[in-house]
Amino acid sequence: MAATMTSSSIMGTRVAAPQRMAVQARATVVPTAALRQDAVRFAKAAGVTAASLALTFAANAATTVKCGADGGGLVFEPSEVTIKAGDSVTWKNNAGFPHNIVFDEDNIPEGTKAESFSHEDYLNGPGETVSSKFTTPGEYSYYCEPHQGAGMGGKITVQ
Ligand SMILES: [Cu+2]
Repeated sequence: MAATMTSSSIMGTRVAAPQRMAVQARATVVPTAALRQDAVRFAKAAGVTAASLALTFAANAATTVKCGADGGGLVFEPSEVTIKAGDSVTWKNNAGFPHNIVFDEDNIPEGTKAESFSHEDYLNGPGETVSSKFTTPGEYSYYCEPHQGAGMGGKITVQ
């Protein structure tokens, strides 16, 4: 604002051409510097957002388990995942369904309840997802009931 006013008042006094050019140049520099400050501020804000987005994606990628391998194999993929207490695991129906997710009291930390993690209803639709949240550290083993005989099981380590 100040720069524009100074520039106009000097222009109004009919300054020589070289001086006018100098004024114009200065007037250009001032907003540019201001813009650069804005850009830095914006980049900082954007940087934070991008970083948290990246974290979110990484967390999601690490805790999504496919039910059935891409090639049709009767497995959870990955069959073992490690998460932090308070994180969730999402199972995504992928191939060879129906599948389900069954935890047994014997294979989860003491004091936790198998039914709060299990999803016994069969996943029949492609891409169908179910999620469970784990707040107690320890090891949790689970299996798929229809394919238990084929060894379709998985393990979650909660840190
Ligand atoms: Cu299965």
